[in-house]
Amino acid sequence: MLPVQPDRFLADLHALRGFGAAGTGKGVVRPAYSDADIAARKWLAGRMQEAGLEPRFDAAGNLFGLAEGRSLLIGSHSDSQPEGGWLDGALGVVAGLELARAAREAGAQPVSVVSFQDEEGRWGVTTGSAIWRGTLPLDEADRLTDDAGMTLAEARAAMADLAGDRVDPARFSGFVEMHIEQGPWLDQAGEAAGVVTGIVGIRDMRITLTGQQNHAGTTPMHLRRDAFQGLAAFNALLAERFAGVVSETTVWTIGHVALSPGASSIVPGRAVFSMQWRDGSLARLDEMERIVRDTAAEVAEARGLGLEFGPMLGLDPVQMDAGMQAALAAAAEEVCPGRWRHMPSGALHDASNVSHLMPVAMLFAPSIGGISHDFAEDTAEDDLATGLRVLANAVPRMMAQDGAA
Ligand code: HGY
Ligand code: MN
Ligand code: MN
Repeated sequence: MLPVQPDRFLADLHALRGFGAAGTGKGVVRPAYSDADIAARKWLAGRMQEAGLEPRFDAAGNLFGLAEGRSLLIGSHSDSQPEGGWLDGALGVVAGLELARAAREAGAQPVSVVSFQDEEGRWGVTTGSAIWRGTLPLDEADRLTDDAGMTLAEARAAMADLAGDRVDPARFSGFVEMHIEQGPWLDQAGEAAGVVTGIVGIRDMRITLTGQQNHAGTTPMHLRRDAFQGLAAFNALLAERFAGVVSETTVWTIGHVALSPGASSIVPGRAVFSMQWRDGSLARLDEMERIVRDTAAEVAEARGLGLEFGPMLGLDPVQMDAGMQAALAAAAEEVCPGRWRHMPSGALHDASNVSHLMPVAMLFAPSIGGISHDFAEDTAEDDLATGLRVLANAVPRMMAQDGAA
């Protein structure tokens, strides 16, 4: 077991929370490339240097803390949702930092650290790790816009002076991401750890319905081409069409809507909205895409609305590496016997992308009340420390697997 120091780890987690602290509970506002995100990344780079690692930013804004030679990579992301919790992503990055320090202090095989950029998808879906993986070319990513219309290229300019070369994935033996569960199961069962078996797939696109902007007092209902009414009809019809196709674990969300021009006395001329769906089956994700496109086309046609689909973003479902899962399971059984489980992840993680570059595993800590993507997100500090100890126990097992491979 690597000699981790839970106090040092918790102190760093709280220090990271200071960047973008929301003033409401422990929440943070640290979206990718905001001033708070950039300041947090520079602070993390300093902590990496103090830990004997070489900090390196790539062009996407991913921050690596590199150990010399072949190493195990541990990390997650340090950007947040527009209203985020203090642990989503930050936990895995700071756990990586503590493991790297402990490995160095113990003279064990080295650990490198990463904080991926824009995991929360201000511009895409796990943007930074998708660029690192190679499936999202940087020039294509640069043209993506956030909900306010800012391109990634414009945002990246703020860190252009720090951008270095791509880090070669071949230097890492594997990737481990510790994360909060963000769901209710561990907390409800009073368990301390989850060994992730796989991560669901996701599809995400922006849809635009265009009608006729007009006066809300003088335009008779039957003559309106109201973009919001089109969106409302689409949403209702979609639920009916999905009913025969989805499983109990399928989810879909319209999480962002922009009505134009957005005034109580104007019939909205345009509705731009996000349409996201997630499932563990690739075939079902594809079938849902067909239903989304057909339903939107049908509604647009019936109501005389224009229809545009944005780029289709997404990640396919992936499985975690069996050997690394076994190392985490053996460690959990030693550290918190009978208080852990195997479980799938319904949230997306950078580990999805990284699984195409090297073996990956994920460890979950419980989320109090199953709340996340909210300022109220939290985890008992005892549970955070237990998760850290599970990792400290598992990492030498993973290193031994690499040597044996
Ligand atoms: O949305 C997600 O699943 C992740 O938190 N980015
Ligand atoms: Mn996350
Ligand atoms: Mn998140």
